[in-house]
Amino acid sequence: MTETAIITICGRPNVGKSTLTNALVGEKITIVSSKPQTTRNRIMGVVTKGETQFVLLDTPGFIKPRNRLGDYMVNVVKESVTDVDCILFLVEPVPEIGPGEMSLLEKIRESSVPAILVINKIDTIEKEKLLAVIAEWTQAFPFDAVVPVSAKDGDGLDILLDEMHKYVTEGPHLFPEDSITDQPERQICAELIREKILQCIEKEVPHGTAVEISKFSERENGILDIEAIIYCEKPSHKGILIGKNGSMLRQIGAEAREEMEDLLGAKVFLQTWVKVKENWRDSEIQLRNFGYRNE
Ligand SMILES: Nc1nc2c(ncn2[C@@H]2O[C@H](COP(=O)(O)OP(=O)(O)O)[C@@H](O)[C@H]2O)c(=O)[nH]1
Ligand SMILES: [Mg+2]
Repeated sequence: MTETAIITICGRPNVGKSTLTNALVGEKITIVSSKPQTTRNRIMGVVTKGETQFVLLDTPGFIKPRNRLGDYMVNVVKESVTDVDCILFLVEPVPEIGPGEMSLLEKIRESSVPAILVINKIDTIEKEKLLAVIAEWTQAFPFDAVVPVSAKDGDGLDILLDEMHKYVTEGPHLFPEDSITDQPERQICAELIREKILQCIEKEVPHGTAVEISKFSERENGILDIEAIIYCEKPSHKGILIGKNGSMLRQIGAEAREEMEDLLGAKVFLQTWVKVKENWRDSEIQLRNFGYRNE
């Protein structure tokens, strides 16, 4: 008999939700950066081990929205903590609970979904410090289990999978055995470009960019032609994205192309353009256009 669990991974920005999702799936399906608000959508990761299938929901960090894109992201989180079998509540390995985390825990309390406290980044602290972290969090909320991990090093993931297994229910798998995500390939390609922008460019520019794949086609010899348009909010941002003599855009393109080739197992010919679309983060129409819509 097959069994399935749908599990939300939530927590404040930058705690490593996407890194953990990728580590559990075993492939890079969701982008990672050291900047907050990297993940904008709910992204499904699928882990199938024999009869058991876990469907993981990687979510945006819980934030105070400053524009309609932010409203959308907060909504994604709210919707993802109800109607699931279990929640992984990811935290930094420090004994401090922020206001965003408090209100997210309140939401979880209301939904009465079981929650596992996952203390990530244990590679960055001494073991003795862990007890204080556990004490602080378990006082604040009745977690069903506590699992310290390092998503980066893969530490503790087997224990985490064992804990997650307690929440499976009998029933058909939601995805075929060999699926790893609900994201179409061209969507992951757009996200990879956004990831490189987040990694290459400082400050505000990356948060105001959106990427659209305008062409995705295969030649007879197997080479993939991919064209992407990078939208940004100001002409000055366009200049930064393109860089001196196009050097920044070339670097972003080269790094993204390399990862696309890994992902797709084919040679990729990538062309990129930069366009300005002012205030798209506050335009309902533009948000829908870029796929940030509530179902
Ligand atoms: N040292 C360390 N860094 C980590 C770990 N997990 C994630 N990170 C880093 O934390 C930053 C944010 O990761 P990301 O997965 O994008 O966080 P998210 O915003 O919660 O999805 C990135 O720079 C990651 O490389 C970990 O276990 N140990
Ligand atoms: Mg993320």
